[in-house]
Amino acid sequence: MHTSLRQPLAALILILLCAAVLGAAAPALASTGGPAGGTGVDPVWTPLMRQLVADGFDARDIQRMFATPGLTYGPEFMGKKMRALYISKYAPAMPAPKAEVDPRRRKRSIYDAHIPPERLATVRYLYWENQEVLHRVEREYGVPREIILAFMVIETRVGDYLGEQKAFRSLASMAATRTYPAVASHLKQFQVTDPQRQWVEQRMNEKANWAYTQLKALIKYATANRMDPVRIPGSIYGAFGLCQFIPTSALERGKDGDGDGVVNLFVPADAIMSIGNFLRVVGWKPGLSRAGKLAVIKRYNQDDAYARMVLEIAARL
Ligand SMILES: [Ca+2]
Repeated sequence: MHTSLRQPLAALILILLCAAVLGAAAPALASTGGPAGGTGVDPVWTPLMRQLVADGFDARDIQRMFATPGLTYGPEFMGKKMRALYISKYAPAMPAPKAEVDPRRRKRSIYDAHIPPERLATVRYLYWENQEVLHRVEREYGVPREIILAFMVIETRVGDYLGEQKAFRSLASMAATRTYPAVASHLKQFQVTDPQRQWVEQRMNEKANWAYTQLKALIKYATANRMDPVRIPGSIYGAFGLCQFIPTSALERGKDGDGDGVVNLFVPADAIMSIGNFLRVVGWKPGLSRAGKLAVIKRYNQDDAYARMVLEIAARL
């Protein structure tokens, strides 16, 4: 069981390193007609590519990224987001459950879902493998080791789950999806009125702008750390690494924990230092009350239950 963490991680790191080397070695595709003028790029990306080049990215780099095989446009990223937002705003609430679940059972089930015995063993292994950097985080940032490890348990089940998407593809797709027809199939079961449709398009533009900011940060992060941005695995909304940072957090808060000169959030030491740095920046300090700790953790994830779970798991490690 102990090796269940190391093997996928080692394989992933190897893949990323190979991808970074191949990406650096591949000649830039010749482009004579603007960023989308070469072959192998879906024209759906053209406006986004032009915007990236206008914002200062190298046209040949952008061309190469968007010509990556497998980088297909996916309107479902925005579609699923809009369906969730539409339902929470316009759909009637579900009927209340008939009986309240026994709180003791509920508590136990949350705990079991995140930390069965073999995962606890993996966390402890992670601790023994990284105790030097965990102690450094405590010393330099004042964040206890069990808090850092609790984040890694919750975010990726300590490396077992790193996201099934490619962060670049989901963010680029969201950034390129701004008009209602692209998401209409995700809302077809509702009677969407004209004002609601306008509201959806407004929210789409907000989310697309957010995704564009994240996409730019992802490219900068990957370039600065010698990775191929297109190949970084991530969540449906572009979070990646053992700490599941969104790209702006990776770029602004990422730290090199193992001293190899790059911030690779798939490497435990770097993820550990980066989580510690993030928490320090948003207000973690020694001696915080429980309420103070919860408030800081909610800067990482706004959900109350998430914040309580971090403290609960930290107390059990
Ligand atoms: Ca590093």
